[in-house]
Amino acid sequence: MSSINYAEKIPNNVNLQNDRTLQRALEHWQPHFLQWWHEMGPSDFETADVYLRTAISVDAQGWAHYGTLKMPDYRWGIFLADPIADRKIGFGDQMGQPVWQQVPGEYRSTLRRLIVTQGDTEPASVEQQRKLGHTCPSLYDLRNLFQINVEEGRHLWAMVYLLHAYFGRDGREEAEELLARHSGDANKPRILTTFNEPMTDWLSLFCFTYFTDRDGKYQLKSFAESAFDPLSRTCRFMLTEEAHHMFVGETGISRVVKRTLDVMKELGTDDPARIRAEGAIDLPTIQRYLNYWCSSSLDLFGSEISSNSAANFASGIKGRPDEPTYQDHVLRDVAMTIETPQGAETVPMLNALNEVMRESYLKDCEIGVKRWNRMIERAGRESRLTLPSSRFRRQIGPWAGQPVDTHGKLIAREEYERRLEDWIPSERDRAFVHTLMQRVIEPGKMAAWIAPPERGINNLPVDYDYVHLQ
Ligand code: BYC
Repeated sequence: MSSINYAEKIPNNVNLQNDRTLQRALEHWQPHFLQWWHEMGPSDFETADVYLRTAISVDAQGWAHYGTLKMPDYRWGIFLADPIADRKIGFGDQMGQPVWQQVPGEYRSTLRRLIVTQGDTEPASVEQQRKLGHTCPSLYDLRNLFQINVEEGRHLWAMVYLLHAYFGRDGREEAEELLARHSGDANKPRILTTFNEPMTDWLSLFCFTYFTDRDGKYQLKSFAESAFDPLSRTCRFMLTEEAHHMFVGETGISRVVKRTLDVMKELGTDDPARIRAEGAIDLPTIQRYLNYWCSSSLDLFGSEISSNSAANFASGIKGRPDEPTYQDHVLRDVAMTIETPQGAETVPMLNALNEVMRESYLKDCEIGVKRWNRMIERAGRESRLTLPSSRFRRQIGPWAGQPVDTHGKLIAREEYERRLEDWIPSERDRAFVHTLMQRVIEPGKMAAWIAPPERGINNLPVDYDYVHLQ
């Protein structure tokens, strides 16, 4: 197992000190990153003492070390999972051949584009969440937000390391560009749609960490299979951190639902107006937020029919998540039927892999929904939360711009536009949710719209002073 060297300016387990050129290049980028963090990271909390976990080694047991520190002092670094001896390519046309330790010339631009796209999402999410600290529902939640933010910063480091180490001057330029594009910037936006969506309330944060971070899990899992071994090792370690982000999403939504159910019980009603008057978020509004962030995140898998996905799989660059669980790893003789607005289309399986991935992602998304529905059922309520159809509100792929309802049915455009407010948050919904976003910073206290968590962090009590504000 490789240990992490914290004596270095850039903590790492890649023997950076043995490659002076690379070390110098990354040390040149480091102050640019810190400046970006200062300008675009969590606003106004630079002097707060935050209870954070930091990686100290990359094995399953020892990687999480907890301590109190100020966020700008977080030790962002470069951590790769340990190499697997004699690892072979596990899918595609070169299956069974040794994995690549360098980038093959013919795949250079594709690999660079994918690494840049992955890297771009990490700082984008920090930018999206920049102002949420001002309206935290509790210190526990504030700390979780900051934990996610510092880890997304580290995931940016992970991709920047690959760019610097394997892509020469182009890679260094791309690393600078990752700090120059900004979420929602009209002139230099982030690459992928969802990462330009504004995020101004905590219900959106919980939906984002539930749905969008889960896309992250699936994309990282597919890169963990990659024939480009440094990418695989990097992503394997990133996945261990990603789990906490989805935990924040799933438990966050659970706590909002719990509070709503408690208020419904107290008042003996499911009337949204009365629930809102009591300062909780009614279930139909929660459903509209789920519809919004789920549909947005579904676009992140790309088009249902994609020659990129075919080429990336065939060449060994990007596999399916959990590739070893499939039987056929070459997929040259199989087809899949894809429903489009023009009718069913049978396409080579290789071209349908984005859809294969989207389907397994949606199954994973169902797990939390089932849990929330069990809570609703136990509370004796009839209504249920659901996921929207994967055709609903799409901006990418054959269903892009089509008037489709949440069940996936094509309807008249006029009806679609009229009913959209029933399906995604309206201006009124957002305005209402914003009224609830008041900062609560007394240890152990929660905002009225969310139930307390079942337990604190790392066996500490819920009322621990997780973020000590100066
Ligand atoms: N928005 O053949 P297509 C995470 C582009 S989240 C804008 O349909 P392909 C995280 C596409 O780039 C995980 N553009 O799809 C979560 C391509 O453009 P070019 C992020 C889009 O290429 C929370 C063109 O349309 N990681 O880590 O098979 C917090 C045709 O593409 C979109 C990755 O995404 C979109 N939604 O697959 C923090 C992994 N969708 O190249 C972090 C890296 C497609 O022709 N990226 N396009 O100019 C990829 O693997 C692929 O680029 C995609 C698309 C899966 C995104």
